Amino acid sequence: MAIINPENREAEVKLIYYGPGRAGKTSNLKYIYNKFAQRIKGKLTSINTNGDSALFYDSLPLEIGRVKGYKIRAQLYTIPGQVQYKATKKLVLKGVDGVVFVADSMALRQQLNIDSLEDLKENLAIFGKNILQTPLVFQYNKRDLEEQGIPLLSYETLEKDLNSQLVAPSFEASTVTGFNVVETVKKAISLTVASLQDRL
Ligand SMILES: Nc1nc2c(ncn2[C@@H]2O[C@H](COP(=O)(O)OP(=O)(O)O)[C@@H](O)[C@H]2O)c(=O)[nH]1
Ligand SMILES: [Mg+2]
Repeated sequence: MAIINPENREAEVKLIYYGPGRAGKTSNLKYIYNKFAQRIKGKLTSINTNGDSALFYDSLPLEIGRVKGYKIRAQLYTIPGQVQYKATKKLVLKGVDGVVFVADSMALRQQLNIDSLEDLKENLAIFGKNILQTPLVFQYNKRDLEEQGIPLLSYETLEKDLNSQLVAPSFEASTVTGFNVVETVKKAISLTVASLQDRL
């Protein structure tokens, strides 16, 4: 749930980068961190959930600007991909205002993307949220691998697998080249802030 403070005229929204492990969630945050250093009033923080470096989740605070006189800040989080870290996922998902679903474009990861989206739906339901009512953007990451001849899922296949019913905005992207990384977060923020507007 967004934190709204009418006295200071400040609001904070919580955005989560969800998706299978290794899809590129942390890489998105790192790219944004480097690109928007001047707008970031904190650090890219990695929380180690299990003493194992593969199990970090990360958070990044981002100043967005003003909406209806309110200073808006977005807190970006990633979620650990490994299914066994359910408790961490739930902790991070609590109070979520918007989601970026990062899918891995590699053909080998097709089923993992589908499973992770199901997992997202189930975890949102735990907090009484319906994915259809949650601001959501899809990112089909790692498009740069095409050049190396690595088999990728086509945009159409990814849309059919993940987005045929949700019909959310979607971006092909690469955190290596930066293609559509900023566009993804901007879209997610604008959808999330729009859903918050009535409450300001
Ligand atoms: N080629 C390529 N590799 C990527 C891209 N995004 C992430 N990776 C790599 O994929 C691996 C997992 O990325 P990471 O951001 O840690 O994934 P996370 O588990 O979703 O947080 C790392 O080796 C990244 O360098 C991308 O757009 N293209
Ligand atoms: Mg990560």
